[in-house]
Amino acid sequence: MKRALIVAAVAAVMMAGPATATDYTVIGSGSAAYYSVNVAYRLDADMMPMSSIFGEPFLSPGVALQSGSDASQLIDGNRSGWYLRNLEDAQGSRYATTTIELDQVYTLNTLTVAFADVQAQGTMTYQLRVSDDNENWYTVTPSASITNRVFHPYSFAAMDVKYIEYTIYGSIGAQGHLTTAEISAFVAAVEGAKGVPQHEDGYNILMGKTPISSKNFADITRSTNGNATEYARLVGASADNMGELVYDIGYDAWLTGIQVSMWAGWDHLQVYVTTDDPTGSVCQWTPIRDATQSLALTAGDDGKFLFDDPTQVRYIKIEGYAGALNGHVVELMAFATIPEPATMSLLALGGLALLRRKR
Ligand SMILES: [Ca+2]
Ligand SMILES: [Ca+2]
Repeated sequence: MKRALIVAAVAAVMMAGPATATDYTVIGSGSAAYYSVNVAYRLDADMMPMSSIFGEPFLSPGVALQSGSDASQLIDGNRSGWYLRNLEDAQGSRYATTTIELDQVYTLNTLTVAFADVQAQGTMTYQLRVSDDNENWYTVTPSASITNRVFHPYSFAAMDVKYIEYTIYGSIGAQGHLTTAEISAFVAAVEGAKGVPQHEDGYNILMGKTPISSKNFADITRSTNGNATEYARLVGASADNMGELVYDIGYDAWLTGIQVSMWAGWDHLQVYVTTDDPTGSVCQWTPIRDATQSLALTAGDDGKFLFDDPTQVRYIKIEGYAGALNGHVVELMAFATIPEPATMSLLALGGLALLRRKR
């Protein structure tokens, strides 16, 4: 009887669990407020993206895709992106369009677009539309001018969205080319919103965090600002005097992995994690791979590092150096695990987190 009551109570807690409550920071206020989590870049337990490109992108005749580029790079958390050539012609008739399919319906009120490279003789513009069923569309922005390396945020009345259509136009020129680095989507902080992000749901939990300490780095807040074109810069670091950034997640999180989005190459880079207070007398940092191997990432590399098992982490440290003008951290991301349903119910009982180790 007592056992049945406990089971019922646990079930009730799970049923009534926080449908909309979340610890994520709210950005903005009123109807424009949103949670600081990019839900277009959500990773499963193998760190594979859960959103995808819906169907084949359309390129009008004359428009060319840069070798090695792909529309999926619009939603990979990385500075590299969808790189299109010859977007312009005298008639302004050329365009390219693609559609992102989110992993589920979310109540969104904000989209952001980051451009990595723009070269146009004429004018280039783009359009964003959203839909929850791929049939009825709402135009978020009908025609917005593009400037180089600019981050475009768009807010709109909160609505349910599963599809985001992105179209680029060019006019009057000869060889306009454009790289769209990343399109991000944010859930409205309003009552009853669908898909309100939770810490254990496979999202980047570092967005918006400022490093708690740094050495030989400039523009440190850009390393976790959610903008795939802005970066923290190494300044004056060397093999004997490495650059360092330390972040505090704010609680002990179970992570699937870490992604370091790069711009410009590194001679050496290592990432460490710990649950110990780094300001305390005893702090044991664990490298996320063999410490004798450096992470010699080059520009645009994903630098995705998957833990063998979900790992409890509170603090993350980047350490490294690079040649002149190199070694930029575009975005450091830490992805929480997505627990299996059976494990979730065990977690609800509390104190059984260790059972999350390899099944
Ligand atoms: Ca990208
Ligand atoms: Ca950034």
